[in-house]
Amino acid sequence: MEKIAVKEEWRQRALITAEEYQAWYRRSVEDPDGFWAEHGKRIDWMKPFTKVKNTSFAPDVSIKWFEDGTLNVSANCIDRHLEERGDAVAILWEGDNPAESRKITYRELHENVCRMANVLKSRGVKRGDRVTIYMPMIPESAFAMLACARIGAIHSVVFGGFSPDSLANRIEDARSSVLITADEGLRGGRKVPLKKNADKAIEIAGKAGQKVETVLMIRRTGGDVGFAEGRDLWWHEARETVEATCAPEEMGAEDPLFILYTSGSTGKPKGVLHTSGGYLVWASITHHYIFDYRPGEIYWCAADIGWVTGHTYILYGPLANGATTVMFEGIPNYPDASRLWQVVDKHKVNIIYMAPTAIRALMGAGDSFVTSTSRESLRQLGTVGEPINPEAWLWYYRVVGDERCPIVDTYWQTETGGTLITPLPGVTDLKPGSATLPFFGVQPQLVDSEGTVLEGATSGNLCIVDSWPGQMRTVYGDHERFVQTYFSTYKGKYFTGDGCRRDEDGYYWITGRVDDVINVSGHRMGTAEVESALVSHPAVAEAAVVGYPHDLKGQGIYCYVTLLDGEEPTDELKKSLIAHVREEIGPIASPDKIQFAPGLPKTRSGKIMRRILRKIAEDDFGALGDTSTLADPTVVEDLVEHRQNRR
Ligand code: 6R9
Repeated sequence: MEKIAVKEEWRQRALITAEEYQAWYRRSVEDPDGFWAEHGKRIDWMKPFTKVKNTSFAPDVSIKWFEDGTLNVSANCIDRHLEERGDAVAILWEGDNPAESRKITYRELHENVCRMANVLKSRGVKRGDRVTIYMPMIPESAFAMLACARIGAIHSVVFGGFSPDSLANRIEDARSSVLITADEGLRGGRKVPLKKNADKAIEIAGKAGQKVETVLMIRRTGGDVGFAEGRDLWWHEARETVEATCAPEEMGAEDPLFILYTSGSTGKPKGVLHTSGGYLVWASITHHYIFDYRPGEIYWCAADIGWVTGHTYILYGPLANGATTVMFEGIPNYPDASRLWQVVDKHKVNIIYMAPTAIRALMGAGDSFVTSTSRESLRQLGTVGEPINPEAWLWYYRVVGDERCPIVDTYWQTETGGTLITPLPGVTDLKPGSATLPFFGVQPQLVDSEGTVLEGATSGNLCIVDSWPGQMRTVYGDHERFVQTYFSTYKGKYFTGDGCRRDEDGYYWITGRVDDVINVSGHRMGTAEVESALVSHPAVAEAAVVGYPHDLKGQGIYCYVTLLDGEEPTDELKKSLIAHVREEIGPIASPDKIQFAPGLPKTRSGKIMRRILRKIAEDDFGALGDTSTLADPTVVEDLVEHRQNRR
């Protein structure tokens, strides 16, 4: 694979040299206390920390950073910039409709966040309370998150594409009695019925014993939505009834900042818990060095605020660094496939950060949508969310970036808070498809399935051997699940769930999940979640779900479904199953393929052998491996035959 060496122009503007990267990295792992004592000071502390790292991965799992320091995250993202940059734009909002945009300065952000904090307080919200946020991509989402941070409440943002059931589950799990939402969202010219979904979710949660007492509603479309007297209130009315300032609450470094639910290989989504001090240091330092952000630049992370990428790299990292962060309500192909590049030209965007799935889709639409725009303001490109195939990488580099802009392929997870493995612009030579080298303080290790450490150029399961400040602290309400999920497969190590190759230059190439998580367009789905949605359909006896390679989405959702006796395997039923899964989880979980299967391959102990199902879904019939341990090996022949006949 070709290597793209650092260009002289990139090197000249880089924040550090390649030698400094090596030296800093070495110090960060040999003397983490010294390294992070220094870099921990990049954020403002109310009371400075005296302790730096206090972490253990075994026998007990306990992670604390800067534990005796106090701070307020919203003050770091807003107040500390007011004097120097009060009139600079903090949030540059671009609407779904190209005619709509808004600019919110740091001073305006301050007032809005204070007012929203005061509205929450007036409803009795206090430190430690969980506030659920179910919002479209509008600046008020940022106000809501920062308002929680200001008063020490813990936000739990639920992606606006999730169904009422999924929202209800998250409200219940977080025991949240406050919800912030909007009347409707707007995406690609279509309305998303947020308040209607929220009303349904509140009803479901209520039946399960979790009462929602306050719903703060933002008016986005002006659509006609229900209003529950005593429970609901409109933001545009409530904001006029409260003070325009609100003193930031003094929080401990280890006080929770937010919960974000993410899919795992088993059971219901987990509430990943991040705390205040270490998370903010990590968000800020990674944003600074990875995007080489300089004051005055326009930075755009085209993710949704409902995912961790939106939390860390639309909101907390950039705002902690005093950046201008673009927030985009729309989608890449509306009104047409030129939209992103038109927005780049309109706002003179310098840095863009997006998902490989969008890059592949735009590549498929043809170069003219790109080349019809100037993009001369761009100087840096980034990707995140899934492995990027070299072809898409090169297209992004050549066609979008005109070979002028380095690409940072940033590998990380909801659990890691921010990027772990990434090139640094002007520092790291690039290889299309590789996330390259670890960020400061990150110690990757590859192990085989027995846990034996693999050295040199090799492939294995990716673990991280020691803590970094942005690491999640626990699963909300279930520390044992945290320990089991991440630290029990390989004792004493954090296991990412990803497979990875390391080449002769020590570069890391993430190959994708090795557990039962599917990465669909950069969104994580647990196979177990889709299976449980399928079996809740009245015609289904059993279901097994696997990922398979999909040209645009990276991975698609492939479902093997066994029907109850007497049910007919028709196309109508397939449609009904797809609709059912969308209803249960949300459109992002839409099955791509359904194969009716008379039986599923199981071991004698009854375990479904997904390895085999994966191979069949991939059309890789020659590599089915050993099927002798199956209870009924003929099941496999049948599945292969059905697959080949494409029935
Ligand atoms: C930030 C985010 C995490 C999973 C992760 C991995 C995949 C993310 C990647 C990547 C290859 C990259 N992933 N970035 N794979 N190269 N640059 O996406 O968090 O939604 O929790 O997903 O995404 O498989 O384990 P999350």
